[in-house]
Amino acid sequence: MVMITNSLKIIQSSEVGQALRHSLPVVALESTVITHGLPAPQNLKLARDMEKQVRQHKATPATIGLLDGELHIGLNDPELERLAGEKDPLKVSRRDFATAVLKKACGGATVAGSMFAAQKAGIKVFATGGIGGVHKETPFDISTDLQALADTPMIVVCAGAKSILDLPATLEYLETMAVPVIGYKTDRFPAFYKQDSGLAVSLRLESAEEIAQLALTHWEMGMRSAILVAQPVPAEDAMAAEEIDPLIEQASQEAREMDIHGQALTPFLLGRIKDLSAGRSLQANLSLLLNNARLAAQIARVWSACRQRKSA
Ligand code: PSU
Ligand code: MN
Repeated sequence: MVMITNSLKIIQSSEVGQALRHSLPVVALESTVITHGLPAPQNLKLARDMEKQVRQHKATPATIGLLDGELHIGLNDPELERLAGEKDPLKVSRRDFATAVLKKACGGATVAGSMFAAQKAGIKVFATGGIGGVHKETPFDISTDLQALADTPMIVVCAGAKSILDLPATLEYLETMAVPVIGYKTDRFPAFYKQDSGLAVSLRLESAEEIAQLALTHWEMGMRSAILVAQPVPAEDAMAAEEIDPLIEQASQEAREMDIHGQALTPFLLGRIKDLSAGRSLQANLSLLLNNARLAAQIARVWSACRQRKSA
């Protein structure tokens, strides 16, 4: 008989544990952006800066990642540094947790992986850069992020989805899966580097209060899907369609020629677009990540105030 002894070990930082016990605001942060999304040394700096943004807006950051096959909810600074410097980290989405346990691997948690962990910890607000989605011309490359949004009751703050993806198909999928797509102060779904994809969101809201209220209403009636909040990259760092679209096209063409697919595709495209844009896309990427951390902290504060009122 085979004994199963390798269950997933979850290590919650004492800071995050304490905040959750007291229903204080907590924002979950992903770490694939650190391990696969950004080059060094910007990756570690960004990880620290996102945590700083969350703290400045009076919430506790919980960066989620894997070290030696253990799931950390809230990485401390030496742990962040270690993850950012890992030579060959895993990209951990839902299917990869057992692999990480078995291999005692270090890895960055994707949006889907981080939502899985945050849900286990009871964290309701999560910030990322851009969600994964349906890839262009490869109809079966659909990010697990979309499935996670379909079945995880959580508020997810993003800058839309990267225009490396098939955005109309991505929005159709979210509609099918009952995920409200909220434009924060906008009617249009943003496209990561660009402020506007040309596609409509399902609802425009103007404040963190309205967003928390909508989430509460959605979940109180028994819905289990996420609330996707999309806010555009700040205007000063946004890229114009004429600037970014040809680079996306070129990077996608190269990926096809080099037969890059599966988990490697998104990191390849992001890296190529950074090089082709001489770093302009990196600046947009960093800016939108910090902006999303800020909004998520504001929403987490409203959420925690609601929780405390409810239990009072
Ligand atoms: N946003 C970024 N950089 C990234 C990602 C998002 O600014 O690297 C990552 C997220 O972790 C997301 C993942 O979950 O890309 C999607 O990968 P895939 O398409 O293979 O599911
Ligand atoms: Mn994929």
